Amino acid sequence: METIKKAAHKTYERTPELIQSVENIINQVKKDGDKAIKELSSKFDGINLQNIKITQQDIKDAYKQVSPETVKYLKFAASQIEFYARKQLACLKELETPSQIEGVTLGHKLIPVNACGAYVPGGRYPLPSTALMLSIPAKIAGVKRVAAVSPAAKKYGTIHPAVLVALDIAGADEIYCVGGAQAIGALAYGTSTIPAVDMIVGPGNRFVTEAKRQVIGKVGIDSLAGPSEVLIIADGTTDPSYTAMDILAQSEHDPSAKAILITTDKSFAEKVEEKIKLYEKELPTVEIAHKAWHDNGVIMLAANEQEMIDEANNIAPEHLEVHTADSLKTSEQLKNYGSLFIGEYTPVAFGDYCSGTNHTLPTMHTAKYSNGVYVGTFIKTSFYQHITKTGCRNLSEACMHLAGVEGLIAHQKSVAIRLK
Ligand code: HSO
Ligand code: ZN
Repeated sequence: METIKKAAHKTYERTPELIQSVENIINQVKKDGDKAIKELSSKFDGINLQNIKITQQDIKDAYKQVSPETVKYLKFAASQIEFYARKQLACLKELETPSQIEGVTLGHKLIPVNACGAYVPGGRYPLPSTALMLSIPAKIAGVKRVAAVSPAAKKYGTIHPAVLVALDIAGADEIYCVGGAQAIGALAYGTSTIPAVDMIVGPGNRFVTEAKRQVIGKVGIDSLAGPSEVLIIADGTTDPSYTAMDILAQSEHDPSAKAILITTDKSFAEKVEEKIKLYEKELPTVEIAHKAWHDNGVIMLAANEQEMIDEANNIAPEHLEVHTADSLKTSEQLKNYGSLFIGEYTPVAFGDYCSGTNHTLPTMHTAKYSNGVYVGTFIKTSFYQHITKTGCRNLSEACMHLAGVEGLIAHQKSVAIRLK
């Protein structure tokens, strides 16, 4: 396939320096707990943290600092996310069945994780939408303790008020003002203020992601997030200005954000490029958007629709937009994506905020084997069996033989002893 616009092709690097400094931070938190959190917040964020734990009063104050419209629309988004999460929950089913062997009952239970940490990034933009996307499915899943963490916003000296309001609306049980690798260390190992959790979800910068990687095993995680991505496949029958703006929407997230356009129509690609140049000038986020598109943006020319589809399946993007004459039909063949946006009136922004699907999604080709955060992320499918005396006799021969093959004689005898 011809590449009209090439990217610098930087990959998300995990350097030895990054690994080491995150290890140091986590060790410091393990050793000094809250004291380490305060020291690290002052060192990295220049924030003099008085209280790590957010109080009811802090939340009340936050409501006063956001507009009534913000509250209204956060509630709207929350209700959409909750609706989808409840429908998805209804698709998850417990199992109990007699087996093929008499006297043997098999099943699985759906058991929510007890305590979950939700990392809401601060950094470049406040992300109240991410606060909703992480906390709501966890609560709907039945997680008892949703402990949200988020770094202080410089301007407020604490978590951004819109994020606090969103966490309150989402039903987060505990909120802590801490970000970066130290937040992940605290959630994984616990401090006197922050009790340890069983699982940590949420996107973050390189430090956060590396910290999540280092605490795997002590806790579960959702995934290791890379820079956000969108792939748009277009056959030239849709409006190029929509495509251009969606590329800019993706690009404004981060200088390392990636947007890819694959089209069968060269003149469409040219129009999209023209529109990007035109629209980006009017964006307050132009600097980031321009850099991201310049450095990481790609345009490819496909010979036909099938080639677009095959390449999309190969790339397995986080977000996949389908801009073709029959986008529903095109979509039938798409297999690898974090979230699919079908048709030209379905921009990623809807999924980012308020249609109801989750925006915490697999990146960097991991959509080939994984999915985004959803209610099921927080629910374990735990197996069980009940075997009667008859069942025991019926399974004994096979079990004892196989145990013998493996030389695991106590296994064999644990059955034999029951046959006496
Ligand atoms: N597109 C981002 C999520 C987001 N967009 C939050 C706006 N706010 C990653 O899926
Ligand atoms: Zn977005």
